[in-house]
Amino acid sequence: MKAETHSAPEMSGSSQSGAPGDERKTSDLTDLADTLVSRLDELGKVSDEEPRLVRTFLSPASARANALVGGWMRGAGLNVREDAWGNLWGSRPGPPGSRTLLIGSHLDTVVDAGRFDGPAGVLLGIAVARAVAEADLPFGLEVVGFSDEEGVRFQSTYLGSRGCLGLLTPAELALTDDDGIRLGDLIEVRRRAGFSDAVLEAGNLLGYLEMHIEQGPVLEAENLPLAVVPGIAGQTRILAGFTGKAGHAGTTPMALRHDALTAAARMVTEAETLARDTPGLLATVGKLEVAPGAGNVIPGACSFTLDVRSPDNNIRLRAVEDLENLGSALARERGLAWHWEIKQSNPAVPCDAALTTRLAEAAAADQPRVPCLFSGAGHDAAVFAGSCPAAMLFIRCRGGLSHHPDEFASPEDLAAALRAAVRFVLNLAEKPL
Ligand code: HGY
Ligand code: MN
Ligand code: MN
Repeated sequence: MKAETHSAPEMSGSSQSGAPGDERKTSDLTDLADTLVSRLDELGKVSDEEPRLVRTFLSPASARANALVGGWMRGAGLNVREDAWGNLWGSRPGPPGSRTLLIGSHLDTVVDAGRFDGPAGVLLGIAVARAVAEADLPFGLEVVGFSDEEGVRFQSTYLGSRGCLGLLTPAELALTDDDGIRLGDLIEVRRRAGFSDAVLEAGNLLGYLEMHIEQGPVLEAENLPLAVVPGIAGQTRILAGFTGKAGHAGTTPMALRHDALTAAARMVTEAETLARDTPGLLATVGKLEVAPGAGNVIPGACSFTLDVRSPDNNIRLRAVEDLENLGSALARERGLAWHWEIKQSNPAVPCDAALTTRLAEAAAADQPRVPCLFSGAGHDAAVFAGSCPAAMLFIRCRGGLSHHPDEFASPEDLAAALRAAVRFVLNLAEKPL
């Protein structure tokens, strides 16, 4: 089942660039786009585990990435700060009493990541800020690089964007990483070091724009560079596992075993079958650990992650319930202990229709039509959609590949995104929502 996508009414190809001067601004963007591409290459080398790209929540490489990107924000005339959750902010204040338009994405990565997923949206935001530096804007502009959208360190996603909106729960703050370090303790250390934990006032936000590679095959198949996003799928992230009894592989009869791995293997294949058989449902086991991990020892313990997604919240929640019940049944049948922990559950969210229409109009100036693609991937926009108008611009990526080192968006498509975003900002300045 590939991610849910659908093309709602598409925007016609018409120039919406606003005043003639704005076209001059957009045509001067070539050098900014070239700089963007070289910066993505440079940032893509900032890793905790070279030569592969890994940057996780508050890791040393994430600190180096914030320092590098913060310098680029300053170069675009932005005031730079980091907050207690490790998010990086570049701000251009607006007129007194005005609201702020946020442009952002995340700077953390998955393991063995590509260099575009996340950073492309942050560096595009910096390029937009540079492009409109001389324009009079009736609102403030902030570029933000969130510290943890992927959720690799604590298996709980959106920690940066949820943190700055004051949405982290006590249960999330109590999460521990593989070294037993508590999320809440990490944030407290930063708070004491002087990083602000001031929560964003949603009422001060004009909107949130996230530009992101599509991470799917549709734009390439339609031979178009950009799309807008009507909504973002809901996702549930689970850590589950069985505990049985390790034993001798050569002397323990099959009927007397309490093998944790074979039960987990049933869960893995049943989750796949359920998702294949349920339209709109996606289920993935991305990580599985076996103990004690010797070839001639019956596995006594096996834990695994489960990532369940759907644009339809009822389908997702019913699948989560069915899989939990299956695990309990397998544990009873096989004399095992069963562990099921929901690390996080985020509902499917719509993006803001008015802001998305403006974004599509800005993109339509450069391409014959602008598809609407529902996002199967999660994004920080899913968090902000609950607090202010949120819109997303998808950028074509080669083969639809992402969460892989071969992830690639072309300089031409990145330049198209930059032109569209500059038009979008200038149009908002000229014709407020
Ligand atoms: O997993 C996701 O959907 C996103 O890339 N964090
Ligand atoms: Mn990702
Ligand atoms: Mn992403």
